[in-house]
Amino acid sequence: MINPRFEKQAFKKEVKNNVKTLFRKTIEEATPQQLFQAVSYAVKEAIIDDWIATQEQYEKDDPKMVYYMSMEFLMGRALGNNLINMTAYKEVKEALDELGIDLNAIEDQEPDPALGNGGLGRLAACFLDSLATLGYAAYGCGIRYRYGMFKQKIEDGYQVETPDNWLKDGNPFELKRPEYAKEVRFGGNIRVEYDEHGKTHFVQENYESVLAVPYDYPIVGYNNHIVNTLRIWDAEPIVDFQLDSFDRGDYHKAVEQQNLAKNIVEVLYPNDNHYAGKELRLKQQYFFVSASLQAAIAKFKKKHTDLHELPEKITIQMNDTHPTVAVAELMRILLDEENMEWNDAWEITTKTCAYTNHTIMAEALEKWPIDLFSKLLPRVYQIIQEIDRRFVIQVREMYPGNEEKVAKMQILRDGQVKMAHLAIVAGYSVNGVARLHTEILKKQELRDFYEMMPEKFNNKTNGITQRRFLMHGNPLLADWVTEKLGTKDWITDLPKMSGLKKWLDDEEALKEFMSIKYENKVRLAKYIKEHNGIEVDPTSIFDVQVKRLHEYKRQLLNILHVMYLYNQIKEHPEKSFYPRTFIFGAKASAGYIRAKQIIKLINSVADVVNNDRSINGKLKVVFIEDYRVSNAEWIFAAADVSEQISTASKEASGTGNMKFMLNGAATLGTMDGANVEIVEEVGADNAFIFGLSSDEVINYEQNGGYDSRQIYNSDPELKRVVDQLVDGTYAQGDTEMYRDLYNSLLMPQGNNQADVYFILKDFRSYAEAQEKVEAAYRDKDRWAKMVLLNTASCGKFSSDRTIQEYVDDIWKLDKETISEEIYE
Ligand code: T68
Repeated sequence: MINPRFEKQAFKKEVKNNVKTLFRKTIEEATPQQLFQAVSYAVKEAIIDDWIATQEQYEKDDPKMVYYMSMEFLMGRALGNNLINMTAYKEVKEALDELGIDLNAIEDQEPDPALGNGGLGRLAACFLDSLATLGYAAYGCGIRYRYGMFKQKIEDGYQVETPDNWLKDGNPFELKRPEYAKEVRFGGNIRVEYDEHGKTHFVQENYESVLAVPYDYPIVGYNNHIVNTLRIWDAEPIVDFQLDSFDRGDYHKAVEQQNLAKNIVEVLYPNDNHYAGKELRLKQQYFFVSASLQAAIAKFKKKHTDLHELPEKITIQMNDTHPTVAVAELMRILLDEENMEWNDAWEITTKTCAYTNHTIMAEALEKWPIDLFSKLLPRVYQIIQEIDRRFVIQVREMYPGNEEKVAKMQILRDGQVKMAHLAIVAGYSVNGVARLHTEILKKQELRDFYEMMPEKFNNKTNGITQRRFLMHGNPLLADWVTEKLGTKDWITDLPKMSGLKKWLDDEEALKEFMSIKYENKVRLAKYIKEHNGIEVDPTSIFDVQVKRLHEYKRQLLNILHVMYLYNQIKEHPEKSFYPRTFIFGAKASAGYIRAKQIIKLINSVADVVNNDRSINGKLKVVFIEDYRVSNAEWIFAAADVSEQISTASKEASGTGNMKFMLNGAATLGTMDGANVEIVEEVGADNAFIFGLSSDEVINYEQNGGYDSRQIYNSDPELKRVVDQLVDGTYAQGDTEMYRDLYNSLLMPQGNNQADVYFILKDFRSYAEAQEKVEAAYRDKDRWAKMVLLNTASCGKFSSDRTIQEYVDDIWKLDKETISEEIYE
């Protein structure tokens, strides 16, 4: 029989017993953290049965599997989400209530596993949820960073980073699997050997190595008993640090391997959309890719003898170029360890690996210096040389005499290994993450590759999981949706949300919808009061921009506009102005100085505006400290306005935009990334669109930029705002504090090189769109309809839809169900 879901009495007993055996305490004596652990172990107990059953079912059916390789998985907290997906949230809440334990408080004890930066890592997490929910066999493959994304503190308005020691109390959901450990080798040299048949063998010697040890996390599908695995790798020294190695004269080596192991998985690089070229980062990449591939091949060989069948049983999706060394490592395993011929190995590799591109930002492209790369990965480098040599022959065949093509497309060029080129040449699929983004890839960034191999290119517009971002984050709205639709189908079939359109003209329903929004605003206001000490009015418009801090995302445009509004209110106190709360949340990469200045500016503006009694609280600015998945869930639920204001063409997709829409916020945005498709779904009248189009931006860029001085000189109100960056208004008289931001908008390094993100260019259009927001909000009925229509139109943006498209067009996986016999 399929395992019964949580039975209340048994669950309570289990929790009590866990508190006793883990901590030698009673429920009353246990700390909240200890209760979290005790409850989590009880939940894990239930998950494990399904986990075992799922793996047995896969063993039996031998379905094709996807290995989703990613440097980042931004999972967010597991406890609440696992309960939701096991459809046990309400029962467990009641059971705990009876024990005098508040589930919400317990959930709050769980550290956010923050093994990712932003959109790319969170997308990977949503994909794992959808894969399990749709019944596809999948492994997430990544790194078990000792320290995830740093914790952000705001001190005197500045961002201060502190380490995220997320494992300090242990992690109840993880399972160490030392029996699957793999050795990963770095450096040394390659010796060529010939065997008795005259066959060449390449032997790596004088290398350093580490032991990759996997930790498995259960990924619980929604209400289907399927539990997939996220496998993240820890590093341990191969030679244990023993005194006898001193005797053997290996002391030094033992120390080095100890250090290598410790360093590799120590910390997540906190950059998004930026390539820094650090050797340790390349070590991280090869480390988890090599271990994951070794494990995948070993698993395959348990059931199959012929490696030519590999592409029928596994597929490898590379989440951006970060794991692209996978194509060369797979070649190495097939050639050197499995003794295959080049052509066979290449055929298998190019049918197995696929690549997703997440950005067109030039500074994000990975290009490793050849000397660094070849020293660290000598054999892998040789293989890339051969891949490149053969690829160049192909290009020359197709474009005879066109050496410019070769120069633009080569993998090894200008002393660099171009990882995107490698991924495209070796991958059988190349996809962008929103329609506009894919078109830009085909027409601009990757045009040469698209012309040479158009069949590889396809689009997969991103999506998000409604299980976490509606059911868990916004239970009031989730219950309301279920009641209004008369079914829970939307939980696994988001297009069903369109059924809510029936209620668009129902006054009572609109009132209910808006009062849920109000409740969620009250919840967030309380959080802000507790965490920021700022009082905000839940009847004001909650205008929210939460995402990584990056110049292209234009938080600066937003805050300049707040400064403009503040001037307006001060100058025209008689004019009516609908109260607004501007809410920001963002982490800046630790070394990204300008991004950090923008955070300081936002906090300075907040200080001035929030403390100015003369404006009667009409304007409030809040910077929410340590924006992360757990507080994001509450923020999306409480938003009225979703700021998606990137310079057109720069945001590949965006996924926050979808989470806001799902929760009934209106988009204020540019025609960029997935905003284009959001507007298409909800209708242009139900979003606030402004600014240059991507074609216009690209056009300016190709013609050397635009003259921001001209705008500055012709718009006195805007000029005043920009001047306030350097007249001390927001810096207690200091005129230099924001000089660099001022310069970035106005001072050309060459001609027209200022304001490369078109902030001044788009300012008026943005301000007008903001006026329309205010007018729309004043009309309560219109607003309610508009935001309900947003929720009702979000069906396309479920990651379930995205994953089904990956399965149909790229991965070709078999759908699995768990049969009852498996439990017998
Ligand atoms: C994001 N990229 C895109 N990168 O910016 C966003 N980069 O538009 C898109 O919706 C999302 O990916 C999902 O497709 C990132 O988040 C990174 O975080 C990153 C990390 C390391 C290096 C480069």
